[in-house]
Amino acid sequence: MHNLDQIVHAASAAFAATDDPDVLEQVKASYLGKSGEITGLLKELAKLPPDQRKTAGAAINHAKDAVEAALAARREALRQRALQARLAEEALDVTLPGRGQARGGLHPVTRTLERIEALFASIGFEVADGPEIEADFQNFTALNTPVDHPARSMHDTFYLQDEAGGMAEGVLLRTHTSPIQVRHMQAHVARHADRETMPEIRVIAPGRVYRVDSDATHSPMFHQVEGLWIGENVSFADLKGVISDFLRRFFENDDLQVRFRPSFFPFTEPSAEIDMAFMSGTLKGRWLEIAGCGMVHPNVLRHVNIDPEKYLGFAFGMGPDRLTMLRYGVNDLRLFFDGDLRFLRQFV
Ligand code: 2U9
Repeated sequence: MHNLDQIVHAASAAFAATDDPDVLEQVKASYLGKSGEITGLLKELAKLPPDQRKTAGAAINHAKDAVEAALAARREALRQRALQARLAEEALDVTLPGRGQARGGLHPVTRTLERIEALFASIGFEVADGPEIEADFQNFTALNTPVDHPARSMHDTFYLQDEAGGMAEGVLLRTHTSPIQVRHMQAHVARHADRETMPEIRVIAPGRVYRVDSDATHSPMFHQVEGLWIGENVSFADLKGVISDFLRRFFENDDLQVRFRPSFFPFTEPSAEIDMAFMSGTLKGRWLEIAGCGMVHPNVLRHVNIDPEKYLGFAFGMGPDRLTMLRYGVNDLRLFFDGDLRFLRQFV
C-alpha cells in the first residue's frame, strides 16, 4: 500500500516537473507503458495467493486511476499553457483605430491636362504623344529655329551627354511639345503619301517639357499643351473661335474676355499672344497672358513635306501649370512639384 502511494506521488511529481508535452508522454510510459511500474505490479498479481489478489488488484487499479488522473490534469495544464502563450503572441488590439484605405488622387496638373484633352477631343482633335528626349531636328530645325537662335543656347536647353561625358550631338530634352506635332505631321504625310489630297490634321500635344530655368514662376520641368489644325481652308478667325470657346468652357465662364496681341514666334506668322480677363471675381478686369498662337510658318510645313501653297493652319501653345494656378487660385508654381501631400490632397 505504502509502495503504491509512493508510486502515485512520484508519478505526479514527475508529470509536474515536465513542461514539454512530448516528454510528458515518455514519462507516462515509465508508469503506465508495457514495462511501466504500474503495469509491472499488475503482472505480479498472478504470483499472489488467490485470496490476496482481489484486494491487491483493487489497490493497484486505484493507484493506476490516480496516476492517469494526474497525467490527464498535467496534459490539460500544458495544453492551456500553450494556448495562452499563443493567444499572447497573436494578440490583436481590437480597440486600435483601423488603417483605413489610402485614397489615391490625380495631380491637379493631370486633372487640367485631362480636362483640356476632353474639351479638344469634343471638337475633333486627336491627342498625340512623343519622346521627352528629342532630336535637334524635331525640336528646333523643323520649327524654323535656326542654329544660331538663342533658344538653342546651353543656358536654355538641357543637352544630353554621350558615354565619354561630351555633348551627345543633337540630343536634348524637348523644350516644348512642338516636336510631338512635327512627328505627328511626318507620320500623317507618310500615311497619306499616295493621295492627291490629305485629310486635315487636328491634334493637341500635351506633355512635360524642360528648360534651364528655376524660380517662383519657372520650374526646370513644366507642362505644355500645344494644338495644331492644318487644312486647305483654316483661318485666323477659326483660331480665335477655337481658343475663345475653349477658354470659356475650361473656366466654365461665358463672360470671359479674350484678346489677341501681335507677337513673334519663329514657327508662326503672323503670331499673337492670347490674353484673357474674367468679368467677375477677385481677378475681375485684369488681363492675364494665357497662351501664344499664330498661323503655322510656311517653312515649318516645308520641313515636313507639306505644300504651303495648298495647306495652311494655325497653332497655339499654352501652359497648363499656369491654367491650373488660375483655376484653383495657387500663387507658387513650385507647390505643384514639391510632392507635399498636404497641398496635393486639397485637389482630390
Ligand atoms: C508646330 C508649329 C507651330 C505652337 C505655339 C506658342 C505659340 C506659344 C507658349 C505658351 C505658353 C509656350 O508654355 S508656354 O510658355 N507657346 O506661345 N506655341 S504657337 O506652335 C507650333 C507648334 C507646333 C508644328
